[in-house]
Amino acid sequence: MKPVSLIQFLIEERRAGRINAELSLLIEVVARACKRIAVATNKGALGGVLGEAGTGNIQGEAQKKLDVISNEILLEANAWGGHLAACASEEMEDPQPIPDMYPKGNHLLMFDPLDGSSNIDVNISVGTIFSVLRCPDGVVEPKAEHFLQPGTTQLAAGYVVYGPATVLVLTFGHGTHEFTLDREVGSFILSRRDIRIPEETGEFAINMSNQRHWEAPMQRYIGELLAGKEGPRGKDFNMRWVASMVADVHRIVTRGGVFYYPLDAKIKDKGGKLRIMYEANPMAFIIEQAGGAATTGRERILELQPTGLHQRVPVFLGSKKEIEVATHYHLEADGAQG
Ligand code: FDP
Repeated sequence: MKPVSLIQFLIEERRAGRINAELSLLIEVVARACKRIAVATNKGALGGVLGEAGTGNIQGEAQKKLDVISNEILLEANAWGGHLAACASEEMEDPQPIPDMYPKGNHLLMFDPLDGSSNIDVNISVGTIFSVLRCPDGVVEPKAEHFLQPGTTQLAAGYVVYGPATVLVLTFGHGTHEFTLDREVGSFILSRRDIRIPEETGEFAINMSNQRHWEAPMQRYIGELLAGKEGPRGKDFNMRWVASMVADVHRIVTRGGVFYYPLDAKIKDKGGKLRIMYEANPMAFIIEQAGGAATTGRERILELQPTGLHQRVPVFLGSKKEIEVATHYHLEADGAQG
Protein backbone atom coordinates (compact mmCIF):
# COMPACT_ATOMS: atom_id res chain seq x y z
CA MET A 1 0.00 0.00 0.00
CA LYS A 2 1.18 3.54 -0.75
CA PRO A 3 2.55 5.28 2.36
CA VAL A 4 0.33 8.04 3.76
CA SER A 5 2.21 11.07 5.09
CA LEU A 6 0.98 13.17 8.02
CA ILE A 7 0.21 16.00 5.59
CA GLN A 8 -1.95 13.70 3.42
CA PHE A 9 -3.68 12.40 6.53
CA LEU A 10 -4.45 15.97 7.66
CA ILE A 11 -5.87 16.82 4.23
CA GLU A 12 -8.11 13.72 4.42
CA GLU A 13 -9.31 14.76 7.89
CA ARG A 14 -10.12 18.24 6.56
CA ARG A 15 -12.04 16.82 3.61
CA ALA A 16 -14.00 14.61 6.00
CA GLY A 17 -14.95 17.76 7.95
CA ARG A 18 -13.24 16.55 11.13
CA ILE A 19 -10.76 19.44 11.42
CA ASN A 20 -10.44 22.92 9.93
CA ALA A 21 -7.49 24.45 8.07
CA GLU A 22 -6.20 26.24 11.17
CA LEU A 23 -6.05 23.07 13.27
CA SER A 24 -4.39 21.21 10.40
CA LEU A 25 -1.69 23.90 10.20
CA LEU A 26 -1.26 23.83 13.97
CA ILE A 27 -0.56 20.07 13.94
CA GLU A 28 1.85 20.45 11.00
CA VAL A 29 3.76 23.13 12.91
CA VAL A 30 3.91 21.08 16.12
CA ALA A 31 5.10 18.02 14.15
CA ARG A 32 7.80 20.11 12.46
CA ALA A 33 8.98 21.47 15.82
CA CYS A 34 9.08 17.91 17.20
CA LYS A 35 11.33 16.88 14.30
CA ARG A 36 13.76 19.56 15.43
CA ILE A 37 13.55 18.30 19.02
CA ALA A 38 14.23 14.77 17.70
CA VAL A 39 17.37 16.04 15.96
CA ALA A 40 18.56 17.73 19.18
CA THR A 41 17.89 14.64 21.36
CA ASN A 42 19.50 12.31 18.80
CA LYS A 43 22.75 14.28 18.87
CA GLY A 44 23.13 13.48 22.57
CA ALA A 45 26.49 14.44 24.06
CA LEU A 46 27.74 15.58 20.62
CA GLY A 47 25.18 18.39 20.52
CA GLY A 48 26.28 19.75 23.92
CA VAL A 49 22.64 19.45 25.03
CA LEU A 50 22.93 17.02 27.94
CA GLY A 51 22.94 17.98 31.61
CA GLU A 52 21.32 20.59 33.79
CA ALA A 53 20.32 24.03 32.54
CA GLY A 54 21.03 25.44 36.02
CA THR A 55 17.46 26.80 36.27
CA GLY A 56 14.21 25.60 37.83
CA ASN A 57 10.77 25.50 36.25
CA ILE A 58 7.52 26.77 37.75
CA GLN A 59 7.10 23.53 39.71
CA GLY A 60 10.53 24.04 41.31
CA GLU A 61 12.00 21.12 39.36
CA ALA A 62 15.54 21.37 37.96
CA GLN A 63 15.45 21.97 34.21
CA LYS A 64 17.64 20.06 31.81
CA LYS A 65 19.21 21.93 28.90
CA LEU A 66 16.96 19.94 26.56
CA ASP A 67 13.84 20.96 28.53
CA VAL A 68 14.71 24.58 27.84
CA ILE A 69 15.72 24.00 24.20
CA SER A 70 12.55 21.98 23.43
CA ASN A 71 10.36 24.64 25.04
CA GLU A 72 12.00 27.35 22.91
CA ILE A 73 11.67 25.29 19.71
CA LEU A 74 7.92 24.81 20.28
CA LEU A 75 7.29 28.44 21.26
CA GLU A 76 9.23 29.84 18.33
CA ALA A 77 7.65 27.49 15.76
CA ASN A 78 4.13 28.30 16.93
CA ALA A 79 4.37 32.06 17.40
CA TRP A 80 4.12 33.30 13.83
CA GLY A 81 1.80 30.84 12.00
CA GLY A 82 -1.45 32.70 12.77
CA HIS A 83 -3.16 29.57 14.17
CA LEU A 84 -2.85 30.28 17.90
CA ALA A 85 -4.42 32.65 20.39
CA ALA A 86 -1.83 31.65 23.03
CA CYS A 87 0.12 28.70 24.32
CA ALA A 88 0.98 27.35 27.75
CA SER A 89 3.89 25.14 28.71
CA GLU A 90 4.67 22.98 31.71
CA GLU A 91 7.94 24.87 31.87
CA MET A 92 6.41 28.37 32.18
CA GLU A 93 4.31 29.91 34.96
CA ASP A 94 1.88 31.86 32.74
CA PRO A 95 0.50 31.39 29.23
CA GLN A 96 2.63 32.85 26.46
CA PRO A 97 0.77 35.42 24.36
CA ILE A 98 1.32 35.60 20.60
CA PRO A 99 3.59 38.59 19.84
CA ASP A 100 1.65 41.59 18.45
CA MET A 101 3.49 41.52 15.13
CA TYR A 102 1.93 38.15 14.21
CA PRO A 103 -1.69 37.30 13.32
CA LYS A 104 -3.70 35.40 15.91
CA GLY A 105 -5.87 32.32 15.56
CA ASN A 106 -8.60 30.62 17.58
CA HIS A 107 -6.66 27.81 19.20
CA LEU A 108 -4.94 27.32 22.54
CA LEU A 109 -1.95 25.00 22.59
CA MET A 110 -0.56 23.35 25.73
CA PHE A 111 2.57 21.25 25.87
CA ASP A 112 5.04 19.42 28.03
CA PRO A 113 8.04 20.03 25.78
CA LEU A 114 10.19 17.17 27.09
CA ASP A 115 8.47 14.65 29.32
CA GLY A 116 10.59 12.16 31.27
CA SER A 117 13.53 14.50 31.10
CA SER A 118 15.31 12.83 34.02
CA ASN A 119 15.95 10.05 31.46
CA ILE A 120 17.70 12.21 28.82
CA ASP A 121 21.21 11.87 30.15
CA VAL A 122 20.98 8.06 30.27
CA ASN A 123 19.76 7.73 26.66
CA ILE A 124 16.28 6.41 27.47
CA SER A 125 13.21 7.49 25.47
CA VAL A 126 11.71 10.90 26.27
CA GLY A 127 8.90 12.74 24.53
CA THR A 128 6.70 15.77 23.89
CA ILE A 129 3.01 15.80 24.89
CA PHE A 130 0.52 18.35 23.54
CA SER A 131 -3.15 19.27 23.73
CA VAL A 132 -5.27 21.73 21.74
CA LEU A 133 -8.35 23.65 22.95
CA ARG A 134 -10.57 26.23 21.31
CA CYS A 135 -10.06 29.78 22.57
CA PRO A 136 -13.37 30.92 24.10
CA ASP A 137 -15.33 33.29 21.82
CA GLY A 138 -14.56 36.97 22.25
CA VAL A 139 -11.31 36.41 24.17
CA VAL A 140 -8.52 38.39 22.53
CA GLU A 141 -5.82 37.98 25.15
CA PRO A 142 -6.23 34.54 26.71
CA LYS A 143 -5.23 34.17 30.35
CA ALA A 144 -4.74 31.01 32.44
CA GLU A 145 -8.49 30.85 33.23
CA HIS A 146 -9.33 30.45 29.53
CA PHE A 147 -7.24 27.27 29.38
CA LEU A 148 -9.11 25.72 32.31
CA GLN A 149 -11.52 23.63 30.23
CA PRO A 150 -12.33 19.96 30.92
CA GLY A 151 -10.44 17.39 28.84
CA THR A 152 -13.66 16.46 27.00
CA THR A 153 -13.36 19.79 25.11
CA GLN A 154 -9.91 18.99 23.65
CA LEU A 155 -9.90 19.32 19.85
CA ALA A 156 -6.70 17.36 19.47
CA ALA A 157 -4.02 15.70 21.57
CA GLY A 158 -0.81 13.91 20.78
CA TYR A 159 2.62 12.87 21.88
CA VAL A 160 5.94 12.25 20.18
CA VAL A 161 8.34 9.62 21.55
CA TYR A 162 12.02 10.21 20.84
CA GLY A 163 13.16 6.59 21.02
CA PRO A 164 14.92 4.15 18.67
CA ALA A 165 12.33 5.55 16.21
CA THR A 166 10.60 8.91 16.50
CA VAL A 167 6.88 8.24 16.67
CA LEU A 168 3.90 10.64 16.73
CA VAL A 169 0.55 9.45 18.16
CA LEU A 170 -2.39 11.71 17.45
CA THR A 171 -6.14 12.00 18.00
CA PHE A 172 -8.82 14.48 16.90
CA GLY A 173 -11.51 12.53 18.73
CA HIS A 174 -12.04 10.10 15.82
CA GLY A 175 -9.67 7.30 16.79
CA THR A 176 -5.99 7.28 17.68
CA HIS A 177 -3.38 7.04 14.94
CA GLU A 178 0.40 6.51 14.86
CA PHE A 179 2.98 8.04 12.51
CA THR A 180 6.65 7.06 12.32
CA LEU A 181 9.31 9.55 11.27
CA ASP A 182 11.12 8.56 8.09
CA ARG A 183 14.43 10.22 8.90
CA GLU A 184 15.76 10.09 5.32
CA VAL A 185 12.70 11.76 3.84
CA GLY A 186 11.95 13.91 6.89
CA SER A 187 8.22 13.04 6.95
CA PHE A 188 5.95 11.39 9.48
CA ILE A 189 4.33 8.38 7.78
CA LEU A 190 1.12 6.73 8.99
CA SER A 191 2.14 3.44 10.60
CA ARG A 192 -1.08 2.46 12.48
CA ARG A 193 -4.59 3.73 11.87
CA ASP A 194 -7.33 3.34 14.49
CA ILE A 195 -5.24 1.76 17.22
CA ARG A 196 -7.15 -0.53 19.61
CA ILE A 197 -5.81 -1.22 23.10
CA PRO A 198 -6.71 -4.74 24.32
CA GLU A 199 -9.31 -4.54 27.10
CA GLU A 200 -7.50 -7.05 29.30
CA THR A 201 -3.83 -7.19 30.20
CA GLY A 202 -1.25 -8.92 32.35
CA GLU A 203 1.23 -6.00 32.44
CA PHE A 204 1.31 -2.99 34.76
CA ALA A 205 3.54 0.09 35.20
CA ILE A 206 3.98 1.85 38.53
CA ASN A 207 6.82 3.28 40.62
CA MET A 208 6.93 0.52 43.25
CA SER A 209 9.30 2.49 45.47
CA ASN A 210 6.29 4.56 46.59
CA GLN A 211 4.34 1.49 47.70
CA ARG A 212 4.44 2.21 51.44
CA HIS A 213 2.99 5.72 50.83
CA TRP A 214 -0.05 4.64 48.76
CA GLU A 215 -3.66 4.67 49.91
CA ALA A 216 -5.14 1.39 51.20
CA PRO A 217 -7.10 0.46 48.01
CA MET A 218 -3.94 0.87 45.88
CA GLN A 219 -1.97 -1.30 48.32
CA ARG A 220 -4.69 -3.94 48.04
CA TYR A 221 -4.92 -3.77 44.24
CA ILE A 222 -1.17 -4.00 43.54
CA GLY A 223 -0.80 -6.60 46.32
CA GLU A 224 -3.28 -8.79 44.45
CA LEU A 225 -1.42 -8.35 41.14
CA LEU A 226 1.84 -9.34 42.82
CA ALA A 227 0.21 -12.41 44.37
CA GLY A 228 -0.15 -13.76 40.79
CA LYS A 229 -1.74 -17.11 39.97
CA GLU A 230 -2.00 -18.13 43.62
CA GLY A 231 -3.70 -14.84 44.60
CA PRO A 232 -7.32 -13.63 44.23
CA ARG A 233 -6.77 -12.58 40.59
CA GLY A 234 -5.66 -16.10 39.64
CA LYS A 235 -3.19 -14.81 37.06
CA ASP A 236 0.48 -13.77 36.91
CA PHE A 237 1.18 -10.10 36.11
CA ASN A 238 4.40 -8.67 34.71
CA MET A 239 5.77 -5.21 35.56
CA ARG A 240 7.41 -2.57 33.33
CA TRP A 241 8.39 0.97 34.42
CA VAL A 242 10.40 3.21 32.08
CA ALA A 243 9.73 6.35 34.18
CA SER A 244 9.11 8.39 31.02
CA MET A 245 5.33 8.69 30.82
CA VAL A 246 5.39 8.91 27.01
CA ALA A 247 7.35 5.66 26.72
CA ASP A 248 5.15 3.84 29.25
CA VAL A 249 1.99 5.08 27.50
CA HIS A 250 3.38 4.16 24.09
CA ARG A 251 3.94 0.58 25.26
CA ILE A 252 0.28 0.48 26.34
CA VAL A 253 -0.86 1.96 23.01
CA THR A 254 1.19 -0.75 21.29
CA ARG A 255 0.42 -3.93 23.26
CA GLY A 256 -1.92 -2.98 26.09
CA GLY A 257 -1.18 -2.66 29.78
CA VAL A 258 -1.91 -0.21 32.57
CA PHE A 259 -0.04 2.81 33.96
CA TYR A 260 -0.59 4.18 37.46
CA TYR A 261 0.66 7.32 39.18
CA PRO A 262 -1.61 7.19 42.23
CA LEU A 263 -1.92 9.57 45.11
CA ASP A 264 0.52 8.88 47.91
CA ALA A 265 1.25 10.40 51.30
CA LYS A 266 4.33 12.28 49.98
CA ILE A 267 2.44 14.09 47.20
CA LYS A 268 -1.02 14.31 48.77
CA ASP A 269 -0.80 18.09 49.30
CA LYS A 270 0.00 18.62 45.62
CA GLY A 271 -2.96 16.46 44.49
CA GLY A 272 -0.80 13.97 42.57
CA LYS A 273 2.39 13.83 40.53
CA LEU A 274 1.27 14.37 36.92
CA ARG A 275 -0.18 17.58 35.52
CA ILE A 276 -3.75 17.59 34.32
CA MET A 277 -3.30 20.06 31.44
CA TYR A 278 0.02 18.83 30.03
CA GLU A 279 -0.03 15.10 30.78
CA ALA A 280 -3.26 13.63 32.17
CA ASN A 281 -5.79 15.19 29.78
CA PRO A 282 -3.94 14.64 26.48
CA MET A 283 -2.97 11.06 27.42
CA ALA A 284 -6.51 10.30 28.64
CA PHE A 285 -7.94 11.53 25.32
CA ILE A 286 -5.49 9.40 23.30
CA ILE A 287 -6.10 6.30 25.45
CA GLU A 288 -9.92 6.61 25.39
CA GLN A 289 -9.89 7.11 21.63
CA ALA A 290 -7.99 3.82 21.38
CA GLY A 291 -10.62 2.00 23.46
CA GLY A 292 -8.84 2.27 26.82
CA ALA A 293 -9.88 4.02 30.04
CA ALA A 294 -8.38 6.85 32.12
CA THR A 295 -9.40 7.78 35.67
CA THR A 296 -7.99 9.36 38.81
CA GLY A 297 -8.85 6.13 40.60
CA ARG A 298 -12.24 7.65 41.31
CA GLU A 299 -13.37 9.86 38.41
CA ARG A 300 -12.97 9.95 34.64
CA ILE A 301 -10.00 12.27 34.00
CA LEU A 302 -11.57 13.96 30.97
CA GLU A 303 -14.57 15.15 32.99
CA LEU A 304 -12.55 16.94 35.69
CA GLN A 305 -12.90 20.72 35.82
CA PRO A 306 -9.30 21.98 36.01
CA THR A 307 -8.68 24.65 38.66
CA GLY A 308 -5.10 25.62 37.81
CA LEU A 309 -2.79 25.56 34.81
CA HIS A 310 -0.25 23.48 36.71
CA GLN A 311 -2.73 21.40 38.74
CA ARG A 312 -1.71 17.79 39.43
CA VAL A 313 -3.95 14.71 39.56
CA PRO A 314 -3.58 10.95 40.14
CA VAL A 315 -3.48 9.04 36.83
CA PHE A 316 -4.74 5.51 36.11
CA LEU A 317 -4.82 4.65 32.41
CA GLY A 318 -4.71 1.82 29.91
CA SER A 319 -6.53 -1.45 29.26
CA LYS A 320 -10.18 -0.84 30.11
CA LYS A 321 -11.09 -3.85 32.24
CA GLU A 322 -7.99 -3.52 34.44
CA ILE A 323 -8.54 0.22 35.03
CA GLU A 324 -12.12 -0.62 35.99
CA VAL A 325 -10.88 -3.07 38.65
CA ALA A 326 -8.43 -0.54 40.18
CA THR A 327 -11.04 2.25 40.10
CA HIS A 328 -13.68 -0.04 41.64
CA TYR A 329 -11.36 -0.82 44.59
CA HIS A 330 -11.00 2.92 45.32
CA LEU A 331 -14.71 3.67 45.07
CA GLU A 332 -15.54 0.65 47.19
CA ALA A 333 -13.08 1.78 49.90
CA ASP A 334 -14.53 5.32 49.80
CA GLY A 335 -18.05 3.87 50.16
CA ALA A 336 -17.01 1.70 53.10
CA GLN A 337 -15.52 4.78 54.81
CA GLY A 338 -18.37 7.13 54.00
P1 FDP B 1 10.01 13.42 34.69
O1 FDP B 1 9.80 13.91 36.12
O2 FDP B 1 11.34 12.78 34.47
O3 FDP B 1 9.66 14.48 33.65
O4 FDP B 1 6.21 14.03 34.12
C1 FDP B 1 6.91 13.51 35.07
C2 FDP B 1 7.60 12.18 34.88
O5 FDP B 1 8.92 12.24 34.46
C3 FDP B 1 6.88 11.18 33.95
O6 FDP B 1 7.30 11.21 32.63
C4 FDP B 1 7.19 9.85 34.61
O7 FDP B 1 6.21 8.87 34.38
C5 FDP B 1 7.27 10.21 36.06
O8 FDP B 1 7.52 11.60 36.16
C6 FDP B 1 8.39 9.49 36.76
O9 FDP B 1 8.24 9.67 38.09
P2 FDP B 1 9.17 8.97 39.18
O10 FDP B 1 10.16 9.99 39.51
O11 FDP B 1 8.27 8.61 40.30
O12 FDP B 1 9.78 7.74 38.56
